[in-house]
Amino acid sequence: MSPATSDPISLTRFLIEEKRAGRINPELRLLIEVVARACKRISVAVGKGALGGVLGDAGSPGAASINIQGEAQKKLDVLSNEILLEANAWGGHLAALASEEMDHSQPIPDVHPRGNYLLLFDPLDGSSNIDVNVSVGTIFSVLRCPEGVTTPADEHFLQPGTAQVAAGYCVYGPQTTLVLTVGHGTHAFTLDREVGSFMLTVRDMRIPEDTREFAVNASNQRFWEPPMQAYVGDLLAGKDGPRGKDFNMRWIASMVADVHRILTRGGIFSYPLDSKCASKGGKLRLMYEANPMSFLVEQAGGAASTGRQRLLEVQPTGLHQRVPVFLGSKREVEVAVRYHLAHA
Ligand code: AHM
Ligand code: MG
Repeated sequence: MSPATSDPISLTRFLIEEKRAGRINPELRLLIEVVARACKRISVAVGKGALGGVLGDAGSPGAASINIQGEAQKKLDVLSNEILLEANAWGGHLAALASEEMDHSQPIPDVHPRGNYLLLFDPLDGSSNIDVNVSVGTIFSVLRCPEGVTTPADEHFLQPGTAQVAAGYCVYGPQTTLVLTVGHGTHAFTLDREVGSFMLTVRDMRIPEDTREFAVNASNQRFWEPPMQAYVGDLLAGKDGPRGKDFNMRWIASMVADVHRILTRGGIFSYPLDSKCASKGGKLRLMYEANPMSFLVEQAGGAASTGRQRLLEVQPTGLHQRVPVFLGSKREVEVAVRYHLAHA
């Protein structure tokens, strides 16, 4: 991991240089700038908290607003979704967008020009953490609109993660940090709040291949499959067990914050299949949570799997499809996969 140079590089300059190097085109550059601008607005709203009247549930008392996932929406979920929709409607870079908070994808309205990209996002992931002032974040994934499709629908989004052309997240924590890949490494940009610009702070993040840290919601332990029980049992056995070393555990319950820690210092993040979520296929969403995070992690030298298959190769069947997730330090993900394949 190389720290930022003494010559400060803004996100705008970084993207211009990526364009000059032939790694992105002007349309994708604009798309990323627009998403970053929306993230700045979300960061302001998150930062105001109670002062901005944005905490708590959306809807009216006794009639909470429920999204397609059957989850109660927070006011900030709804606001963040609106900010991303509004920012991306008119730039001419998108053909359609899809969100965790919307039942179906939306083509760009006819009054605006349509571009060649599809954008998926989770506007505010980890929103159960908002009211308690713990980090939350926006996750996004960019796909190409298939050739010849003039009015994209949900089915046109159903491309495997390997087809992503860009992905990223913005974590709203003590610092607001945008982490981005366009398929040539994973880079972090910290928001300079006084200047209002994202500045490159880590070029080419690298995840250590080995780790002594794992992240899982251990309260689900009794619902896990046998291979997951065996894997975590051996982690907890520490240096006297088969792994021969002690492991530490961290769980923020905010995927963006957990993945940011892993990109910064290594570790394995898992949300496995369990008997509570088995009928749905898992807890986390493939298209706008697992795929973009897996792309970022692989580009930083890590690995991402369902436990049985490389995550980026899963063929999606639905916009809101769920999937088991293991991602982070390469050799540790390989160990977790070995336990699952041994029980296949
Ligand atoms: P959300 O999109 O509804 O916020 O759910 C996703 C979040 C992830 O950020 C986090 O890793 C996970 O759900 C936490 O789940 P749990 O509360 O079961 O620990
Ligand atoms: Mg989410």
